[in-house]
Amino acid sequence: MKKSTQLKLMIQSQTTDYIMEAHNGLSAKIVEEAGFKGIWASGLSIAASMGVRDNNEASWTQVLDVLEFMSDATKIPILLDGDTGYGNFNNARRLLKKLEQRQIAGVCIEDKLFPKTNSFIKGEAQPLAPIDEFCGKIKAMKDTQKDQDFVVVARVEAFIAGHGLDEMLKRAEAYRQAGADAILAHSKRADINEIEAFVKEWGGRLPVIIVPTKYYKTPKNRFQELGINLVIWANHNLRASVSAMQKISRKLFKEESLIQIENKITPLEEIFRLQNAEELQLAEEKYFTTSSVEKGSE
Ligand code: SPV
Ligand code: MG
Repeated sequence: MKKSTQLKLMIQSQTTDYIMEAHNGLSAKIVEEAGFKGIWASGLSIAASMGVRDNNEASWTQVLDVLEFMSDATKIPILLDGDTGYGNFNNARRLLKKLEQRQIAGVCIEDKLFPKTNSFIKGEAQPLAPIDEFCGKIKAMKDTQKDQDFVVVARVEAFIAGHGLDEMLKRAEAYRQAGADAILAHSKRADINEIEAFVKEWGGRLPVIIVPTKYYKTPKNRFQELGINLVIWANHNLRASVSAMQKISRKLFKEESLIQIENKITPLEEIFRLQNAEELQLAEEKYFTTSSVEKGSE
């Protein structure tokens, strides 16, 4: 089944599904092997792994390059966190065209202004996009897609920017009418109350996606009870790897020896397995003839 179809079915199904953040080919593969049915290509995580801020400091084509590695390394669908679409409707529809060419399954765009800022940094100071402008962007993307199953998610930032339920519903409804396939309702509260209020009023007009980074204490059965279609674990591979790298770097700097290190980190063989090094060895046996080896060693 096409990756886009897999994502579309996952989002439309009544059960609550979960997807996990990845930010390069290796982490994408790790997410797939863990059993997840999809990958969140997080803007924050991709930017952070490049050593830059979540403010569109990395260009959209640099993000596209990362996505290509992620897509090549995996078979499960990738939903790109496409920020604001990197500009106006025209930039957004060109992004979509390039994503389809790389078998990316869907893109989520948020109703803020380019260049965006992460929702958890001074959210209330962030201006929202005019509703009609954002609707035009959604329409342009839906009109551009060649694969009818490619998913366009509209992310509503009204709660993040300090507005109430009315603004949230008004925006979500406008984006639904513009052709969005799902609504990502974002909240920075430490509880799920805002999201719960939204979901109850929304009444399942389109599938709902959430990112419970800040309301992480919510028990998982709440998501199902509320009829949430998709939950995104948005940055947890990045954060886990940062802790691990800080720990090992500090330890090695201090000890100047590998004796206490070697058995505590991933064996090299596991890295080779994740890279599928064995396939190349088999391919060499098949394609790299003895005479070419002899020539190469001369
Ligand atoms: C991301 O993962 O980059 C997101 C989610 O957009 S959040 O950081 O919660 O805004
Ligand atoms: Mg983001």
